[in-house]
Amino acid sequence: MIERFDPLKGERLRILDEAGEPRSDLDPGLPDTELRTLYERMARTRAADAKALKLQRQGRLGTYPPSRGHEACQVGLASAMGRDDWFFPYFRDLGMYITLGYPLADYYHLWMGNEAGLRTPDGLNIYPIAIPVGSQIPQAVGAGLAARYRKLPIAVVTTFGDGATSEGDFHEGLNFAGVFRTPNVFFCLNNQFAISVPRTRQTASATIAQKAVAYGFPGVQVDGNDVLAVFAASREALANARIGGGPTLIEAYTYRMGDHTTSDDAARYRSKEEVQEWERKDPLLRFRHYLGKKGLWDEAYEKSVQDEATAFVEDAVAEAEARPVATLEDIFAYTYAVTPPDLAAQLADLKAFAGEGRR
Ligand SMILES: Cc1ncc(C[n+]2csc(CCOP(=O)(O)OP(=O)(O)O)c2C)c(N)n1
Ligand SMILES: [Mg+2]
Repeated sequence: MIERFDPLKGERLRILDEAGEPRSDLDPGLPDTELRTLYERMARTRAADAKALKLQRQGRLGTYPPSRGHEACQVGLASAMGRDDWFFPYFRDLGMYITLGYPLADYYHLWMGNEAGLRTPDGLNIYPIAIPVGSQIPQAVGAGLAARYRKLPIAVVTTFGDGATSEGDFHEGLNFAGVFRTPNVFFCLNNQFAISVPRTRQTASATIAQKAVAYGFPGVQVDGNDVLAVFAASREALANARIGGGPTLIEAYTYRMGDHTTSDDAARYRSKEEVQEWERKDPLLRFRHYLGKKGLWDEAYEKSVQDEATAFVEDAVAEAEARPVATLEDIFAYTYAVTPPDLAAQLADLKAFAGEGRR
């Protein structure tokens, strides 16, 4: 299916239009229960994201990068992954974590400032979150190469934004992946902005997907607000990677509905009209229309989904807040076996500063 959409011709894979009407020749044919699961995962993600923003405003959680608008990308991709595949995340991936089964309490704990929340439980193949933009890409390629050497039939997924495609790590990673045909799926969430830098200032390429052509492997642009399109493209790219078919670049064309982080004010650099236009393309709304046409959605179902999502989120908040908060020592504890004198001095300064009640 991927090769039917040529990014150099401006073609974009879309299965559901904004009214939720499917293109029947491309519909991945998921059973009803799985369709509802996709919706429930997106609803959970939206509820968990909204809660994180409230917690931040109440001083109960630190700086947070909101995921609203990205639900179809995150849930569509993660739902197509297998238990043995690996995932190298970036910092705006809430729905990936929820879908892959990472405890939400851990995810909140991390953004509450305790790195213990970043310790992936046994059985989940998730690398720690990369905050330096693009640094996860060569790491994912390295893991892909290791899988090839070990003849493991797995795929290695990495996510990143449009901004990451200007980093050297992106070019080096994709070049290496093309040459060594590593089993990678490179998933770019093109949400039109890197903080305040618009996509048009990020690259002169007409699409991000077409960059794959230069590295010698397939690239496809998908409608990132269409969970079925994301799922179908991801499933195909993952299956291809697992059988030795090499890497794929997927560009999910979407929009960051919220601010870059809770420290940002996006109203400073984009218009209300633009945001409103994207509200109409809301990935949850579109999928709800689709489910409704299939007789899989009504008000009673919606209420049960929202109630379940609220309970899921509130349980996670209670669990995260019952855990110990990070100490000042924690900031220095995990890099060196023996703390060097300059860091010891910084810790002493910090303690004195905190002791003065000026935190
Ligand atoms: C190497 C590096 N440079 C700069 C930053 C500061 N920074 C954090 S997020 C960001 C923009 C990222 O934009 P994009 O890749 O499009 O992802 P998005 O935030 O839109 O999801 C920047 C410049 C950083 N974290 N790492
Ligand atoms: Mg971006």
